[in-house]
Amino acid sequence: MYFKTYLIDITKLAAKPEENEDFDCGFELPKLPYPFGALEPVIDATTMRLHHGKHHKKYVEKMNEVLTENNKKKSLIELLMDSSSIAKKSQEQFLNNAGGHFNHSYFWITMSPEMNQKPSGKLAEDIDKQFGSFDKFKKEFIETGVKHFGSGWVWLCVNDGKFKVQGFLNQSNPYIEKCGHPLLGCDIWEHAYYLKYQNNREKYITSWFKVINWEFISKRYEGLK
Ligand code: MN3
Repeated sequence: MYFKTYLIDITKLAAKPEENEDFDCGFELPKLPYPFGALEPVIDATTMRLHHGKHHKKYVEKMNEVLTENNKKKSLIELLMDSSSIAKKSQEQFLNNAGGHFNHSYFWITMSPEMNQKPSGKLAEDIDKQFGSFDKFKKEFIETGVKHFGSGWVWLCVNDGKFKVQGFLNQSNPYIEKCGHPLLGCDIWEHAYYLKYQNNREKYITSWFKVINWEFISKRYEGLK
């Protein structure tokens, strides 16, 4: 229901993942799929407002600074996986900022004001199979985030039916590193949590589990099969 205000059509997400068309968030700042305060008390409205309106906006601006109209004939994901069509001197700026744009676009849509969701269907079954239980997966995800040194993201990705939980530096992600399809990513830059959780990253990630949009991720996972 919240997806409908978002520029991405959820029904298209699973279209052709092998052609990298599964999550094309384009080259513009997307609207948040809910109001700034909708994830309170887990994420405060001020953090959401700054995070979306300042940080994410800046990534979009810096990404577009180095993209030509010709570059934009490819999808964002194609460019993340192969940036060789972009001027060499601009590739680092592109990857840092386009990574930021993808990661945040995906982050917004994988959170929901409908709290305390759990994975369902095939995703729930496969998490149980591969991690032992949802709680074991959650523990591994949180530990990976707590141990990660510096700014970055923790991602759950899937590659050939195998899950992997991994920390990524700065704005890198599973497309840039070519390690599978992203399913769930948690922003562990301090700007994502410092106002409310200060230095307590563990408390932030643990609370953040309450707002994960498992309905969306479970549907996306089914579509990737
Ligand atoms: Mn961020």
